[in-house]
Amino acid sequence: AVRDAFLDSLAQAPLPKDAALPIIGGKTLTRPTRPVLSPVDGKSSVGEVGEATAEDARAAIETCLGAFPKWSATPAGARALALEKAADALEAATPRLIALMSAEAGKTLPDGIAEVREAVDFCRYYAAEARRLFGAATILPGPTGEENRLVSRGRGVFVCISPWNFPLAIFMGQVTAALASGNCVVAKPAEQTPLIAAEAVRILHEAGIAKDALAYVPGDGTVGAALTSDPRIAGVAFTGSTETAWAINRTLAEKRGPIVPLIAETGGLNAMLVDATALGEQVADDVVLSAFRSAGQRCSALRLLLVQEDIANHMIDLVTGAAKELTLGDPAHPATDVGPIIDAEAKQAIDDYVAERRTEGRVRFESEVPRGALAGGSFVAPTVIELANARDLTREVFGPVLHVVRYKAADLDKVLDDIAASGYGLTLGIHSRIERTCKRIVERLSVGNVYVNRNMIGAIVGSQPFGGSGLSGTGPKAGGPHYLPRFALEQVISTNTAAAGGNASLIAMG
Ligand code: UN1
Repeated sequence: AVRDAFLDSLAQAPLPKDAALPIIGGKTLTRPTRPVLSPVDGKSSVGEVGEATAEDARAAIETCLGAFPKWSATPAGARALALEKAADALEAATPRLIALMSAEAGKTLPDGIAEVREAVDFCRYYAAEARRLFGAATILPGPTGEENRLVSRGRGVFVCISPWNFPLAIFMGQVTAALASGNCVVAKPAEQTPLIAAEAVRILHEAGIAKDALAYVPGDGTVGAALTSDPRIAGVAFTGSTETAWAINRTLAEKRGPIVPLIAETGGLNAMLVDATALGEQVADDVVLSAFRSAGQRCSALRLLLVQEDIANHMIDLVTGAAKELTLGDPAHPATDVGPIIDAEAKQAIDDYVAERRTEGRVRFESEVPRGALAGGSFVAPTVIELANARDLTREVFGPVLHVVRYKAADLDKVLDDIAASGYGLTLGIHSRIERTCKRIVERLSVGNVYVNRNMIGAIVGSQPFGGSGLSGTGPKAGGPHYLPRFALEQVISTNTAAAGGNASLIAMG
């Protein structure tokens, strides 16, 4: 009964009536609008968006700069409280948010539920972190007669550029981290998912985030470039492709202005190693989930399965057997396991890639895409491709495409070298019951998140801080204890407290 009531509330949830328009200083601008088309059928409109101009982006920075002294002086506890209220509001709006993400981003119901949960977790976690880090100064040890205090506060105006694959959770995560640390924020959501981001901004403003401290500027790369090229910004939080992170780095450097942090979380060529001691059925479950859930549109997703050759045939059979059972289709339907790819262009790129591997005779398994009413949707069928060598996989294919490579136990070191050679370092899976094998693998690879004898997606805020190194990003890990400090300005105040000219003169000066 609870499940039916929940499904009813989803089915009845209204899509946004008002267009998502730029919001600067609490004022909504009027801009020409376009429909946001659903990836589910490629033609129905989810709502309207009116994109910001480059001029709007600069105006947003200007307004946020004006708001910064007041927002930065707001006690950390008050900022935290607003985030906690936003968490409650997100929870209360769960059915509406899930329905919107299912239409706008093609999210299945389990993914929609997990996404709202993660957004709520980010709000509460960063609220708690803000209280811990910004509540009071830290007294550092030092010689007698001197006091050393470490204080942290906002840096200024942070630019947050978020991806379409976690259009609520990562949008909220970046924005709340920056706000909690005392920064004002200009937020640019992904072009494909402006509507859910507009909901998030409305929730944050209503929860007590100062209207002029958070601006919303939907748009494409020109808006992003206007923001990152502005010499007045204090930092950038970005999640998306490695390519775009390079471009942002270049833009930040070319200004020859203040050197500001870029907190980037990018792609991965994530591997899972399975040795002959692994439990086959468990591996199959974890592989299918890690490679095909969310249609493989997670930076954490499994791309390259390395199986010890003695068990390879059996493992490939188990994995393809389980993949065959996945239901592709309308993400709003409760029985659907795999929804569409974000848009037709992304689908085409994956289809072209698979077509090339097909001509090479490497495709081992492909399931079917939906027909009928969903024939126009951007679906890609879960696919398994066998490669001779791990180095044959040279780029991230952001969809439900799994590569398998067989390896000999004696060649493990070479295989680890091959994985490291990709230059990415995000997630890694290991299925083995030999502890020293696990240790050897973990020590050899500089990946950010390692998952042993389990699936490798769905990092939990606070328990599994998430992020990588190398081509996968800068760190620090989102949802972890070192994240907020990167958004903050640290000051160390060293004061002479010895009798003469110490404390007394400070007090007299008020
Ligand atoms: C991303 O896909 O951009 O662990 C990162 C996970 C998610 C990945 C988010 N936190 O699956």
